[in-house]
Amino acid sequence: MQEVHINLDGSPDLLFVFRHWNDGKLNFRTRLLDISNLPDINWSTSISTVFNDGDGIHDFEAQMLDIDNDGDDDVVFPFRHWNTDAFTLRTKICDAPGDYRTITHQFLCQP
Ligand SMILES: [Ca+2]
Ligand SMILES: [Ca+2]
Repeated sequence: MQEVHINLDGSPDLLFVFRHWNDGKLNFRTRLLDISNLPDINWSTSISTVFNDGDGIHDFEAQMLDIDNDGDDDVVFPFRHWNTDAFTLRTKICDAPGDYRTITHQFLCQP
């Protein structure tokens, strides 16, 4: 679980990144914090996003970073690719709460 900002309302949200218990797929669960009726606070219903990444993605740590500079946090998995040995960034760009698209970049390093 990590604090992130997803819906840009100024209050922190939560993102759970985990291996789904049924099929092992990469799963994000998002909850948005609502503080508009203080002192009451509310969390939104869980928003689930399931990806088709290979099982190896679970070996790498998810890091939060606003890659596209739109104010919301995206998720980056940095790792060394198992086939090419290239430094690889697999990025999940957050377009809306629960709506992510995947972009992968490989950087081949000279010996
Ligand atoms: Ca928020
Ligand atoms: Ca972003």
